[in-house]
Amino acid sequence: MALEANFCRVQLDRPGPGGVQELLCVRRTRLGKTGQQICVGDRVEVEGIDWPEARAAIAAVAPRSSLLERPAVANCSRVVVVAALDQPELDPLQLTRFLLTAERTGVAVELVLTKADLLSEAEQQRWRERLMAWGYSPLLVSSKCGDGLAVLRDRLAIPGISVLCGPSGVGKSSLINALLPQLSLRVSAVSGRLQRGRHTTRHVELFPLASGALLADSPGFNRPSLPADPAELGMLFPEIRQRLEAAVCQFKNCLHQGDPGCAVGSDWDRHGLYLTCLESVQQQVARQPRLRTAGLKQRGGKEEPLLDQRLRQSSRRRLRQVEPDEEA
Ligand SMILES: Nc1nc2c(ncn2[C@@H]2O[C@H](COP(=O)(O)OP(=O)(O)OP(=O)(O)O)[C@@H](O)[C@H]2O)c(=O)[nH]1
Ligand SMILES: [Mg+2]
Ligand SMILES: [Zn+2]
Repeated sequence: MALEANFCRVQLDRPGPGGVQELLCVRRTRLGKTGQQICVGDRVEVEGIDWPEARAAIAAVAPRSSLLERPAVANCSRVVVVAALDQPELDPLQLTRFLLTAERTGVAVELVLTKADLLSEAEQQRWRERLMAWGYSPLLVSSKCGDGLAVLRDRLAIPGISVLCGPSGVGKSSLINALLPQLSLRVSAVSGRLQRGRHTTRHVELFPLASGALLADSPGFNRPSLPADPAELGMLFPEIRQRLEAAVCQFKNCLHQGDPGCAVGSDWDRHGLYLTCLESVQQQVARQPRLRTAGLKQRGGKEEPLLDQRLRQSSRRRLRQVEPDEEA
C-alpha cells in the first residue's frame, strides 16, 4: 500500500487473527536473485508474522502485470493522467509527455482535467474537443464545486489499481479528498507567476475506493522522460495507431515525419508535438551512444522493450544526465 522509510505497509488479502488487515513489514530493497525492488502495488508474500504487533517480513514479490515507471506503481490497471485546465495553465507538450508515460504501461489510460470551475463553458468545450481529437475521452472535473466527481468515481470504482499522476499543483490530492473525505490529505496552493505546485505529496500511497478498487495518489513532477527508442514513440500516440490501422507507410522503418508515402501524414493536431518529442528522443540517442541500443534489450534472441529502466539505479543516473531538468 505504501513504502515508508524502512517499512512496507502491506494489506492482507483476508483479515488475520484479531481482524488484522494491514502489516508493517521489513522492507528488503532487493529480493532474491532478480534484484527486484518492491513498488507500491506489488503483490507480496509475507513470513514471520507477529500478529499482536502486526509486523512481518516480505519473503517474495509476485510477477507484475504492469509497471508504471514514474511514479513507480506495479500492477495498475488504469493510469489516470491529471492536468489542470488552469492554475497551472494546461501545457500540451507536458500533458503529452505524461500521456506517453501512461501509454507505455500498456494499461487503460484515463484523462482527467481539473479546476473546471476556472474556465468558461466555451473554453472547457474547446479543450474537450481538442483532446477527443487526440484519441482520449477527457473528464472535466472540479473538486471545488463537485462537477464530474460522480462520473469519476464510477470510472474508478471497478476492481484494480488506478493511479493518479500529473504535474504538481493540479489537484490530485484534492480529488482524492473529494472522493474520500475522511482522508484529509495535505494540499497546498500553487504559487508564483507560473502558478507552480509546491510538491506537497511526497509518497505514493494506495487508498481503498470501493470493493477491490484502489486509488493511488502520487507526488507531482513536471517533466516525464521519453522512451529511449525513437521507433517506440509513434505507437504511444493514439492518433498514429489509428492511422496505421487504416493504412501502411511506404517505408518499413518510417518515423512518420510527414514525408510522402507516410500513412500517418501531418494533418493532425499533435503532429508538431510528436516531432518535438521525436527530436528530443533522437538528441538523447545522439548524446548518449549507450542509449542507441538501450531501448531494446536482447533476451533469448527476442527483442523486448526495456520498461523498467527508471527502477534501475544506473539507468536513473544516466537518464538524469540526459534530461537534467526532469526532476523539477
Ligand atoms: N479552483 C480550484 N482549485 C483547486 C481545485 N482542485 C484543487 N485546487 C487547488 O489546487 C491547489 C493544489 O492542489 P493539490 O491537491 O495539493 O495538488 P496536487 O496535484 O496534489 O499537488 P502535488 O501533491 O504537489 O503533486 C490547492 O490550492 C487546491 O485547493 C479545483 O477543482 N478548483
Ligand atoms: Mg498532492
Ligand atoms: Zn509513416
